[in-house]
Amino acid sequence: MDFLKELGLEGVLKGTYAGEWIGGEDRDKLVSYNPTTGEPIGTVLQTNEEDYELVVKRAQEAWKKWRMTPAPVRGLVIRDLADELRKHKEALGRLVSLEMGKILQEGLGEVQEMIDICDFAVGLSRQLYGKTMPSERPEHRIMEQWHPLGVIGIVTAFNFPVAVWSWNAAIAAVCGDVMIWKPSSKTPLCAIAVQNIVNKVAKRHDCEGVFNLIIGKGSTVGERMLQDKRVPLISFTGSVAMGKHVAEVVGRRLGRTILELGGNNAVVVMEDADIDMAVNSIFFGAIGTSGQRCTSTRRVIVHESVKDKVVEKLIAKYNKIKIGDPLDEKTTMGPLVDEQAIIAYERAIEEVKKAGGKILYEGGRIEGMKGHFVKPTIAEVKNDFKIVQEETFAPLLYIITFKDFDEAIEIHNNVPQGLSSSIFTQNFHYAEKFISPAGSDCGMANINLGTSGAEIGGAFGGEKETGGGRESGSDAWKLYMRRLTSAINYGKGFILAQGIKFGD
Ligand code: UN1
Repeated sequence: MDFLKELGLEGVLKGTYAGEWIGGEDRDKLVSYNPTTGEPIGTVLQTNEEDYELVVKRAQEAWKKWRMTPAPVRGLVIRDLADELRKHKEALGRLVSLEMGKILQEGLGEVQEMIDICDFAVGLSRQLYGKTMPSERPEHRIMEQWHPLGVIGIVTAFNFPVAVWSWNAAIAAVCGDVMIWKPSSKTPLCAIAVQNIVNKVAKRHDCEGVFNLIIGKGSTVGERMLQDKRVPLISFTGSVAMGKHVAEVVGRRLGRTILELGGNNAVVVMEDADIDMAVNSIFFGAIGTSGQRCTSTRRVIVHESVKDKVVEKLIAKYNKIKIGDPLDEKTTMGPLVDEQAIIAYERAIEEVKKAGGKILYEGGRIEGMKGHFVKPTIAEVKNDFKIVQEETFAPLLYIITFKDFDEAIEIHNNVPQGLSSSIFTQNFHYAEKFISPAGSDCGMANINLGTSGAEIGGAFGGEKETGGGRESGSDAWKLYMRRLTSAINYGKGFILAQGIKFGD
């Protein structure tokens, strides 16, 4: 496979980057498996405690220079990174498909998302605006500056093995932070490939210590980083359960977190919706990345008068799904990431049945196929089933009916998670109400488009158990910086605020 060579993955056995690749053959090995065949693709080296110490020391060292590098100059590094990613888009997109299992179109889309956020960050590097405000005292002024935080930790999940790093890394880099990336141990090759790409760029700009990598299965080095006071910010993308742990451990030391956790995303289909448009969006939302996006459509909350039509059209689409090798351009749905994911999916289907759900499209494990393949499921359920309240990271789509708009909103918001949401309607009143304070309680609410496939320009994240963090565009950059407020006296007098008289 030529693309593995292009990405520097031949013979792999790398793992820890601390301004240079470190660690030897004596490190614990981690094998990466192809979810399509169950066969190994490569072996990487895990980071041990000593390696971790070196990574932090080197990162701290690099930060001394990086924090004083002008932000627009830092932006030039990210501009080069965008160019380098453009060159390797095809190869990296293929690797994402190979190691994670999403179809090639989505693998390429993920790399495009990296390029987009880099482009965004280049512009941002000249727009890290602070405010100035009038002082109540004569010949004084007040101003704010945004300064880098230091060495930050980026912990990413298997489902977006490269893009989520870039959301954090591109922004953090122009903000003047230095970073340590801990990718999912299910997708270490994607991380090494990205590190190889960013290394080329960093070398050209003499800033090799800015982007670092640690790899650890189980939690030793990851846990160490959470507890490490030298790491003021942890940006974590992953499950609610793990996110709660991250928040607790980092919170105990009053460190900062950006949490992007699970979703239970719903599409509301009103009686006046453009049904074909809604069905196309639901289809991509439910089947894309085999239902393993945090933005995947889990629930369809549909007006009772159009339910049959929506279900019928969805089933017609489900009947045409081509399940198979994600690298084959004809495939619409690749495998789940591993056996554990299939077990969780099967358990969820059982729970749905036990709770009295009605299976409308029968799915489950595909026997006799190598790899972790499943058929998708559609089930008619009640929103308050325990299983429906949970996020099942698989192509399991729930249909829930409602009678009026208020009931739809009530059902919509009645889950613990709050990431992404959408409504299909031609009615101005419904559309605006859905995105009003009395509408969707999520971090993202779309009108006439689906729950997944967000652009990088908006802030990405959600409320409630989704964790409250925001990554990517808009002003999410502020979370990667500290705000410094300065009052400046350019006069000759000693004047206190609030009119206080003190001394003689
Ligand atoms: C994720 O699943 O963690 O909006 C990220 C989307 C993608 C990002 C998903 N742009 O579906």
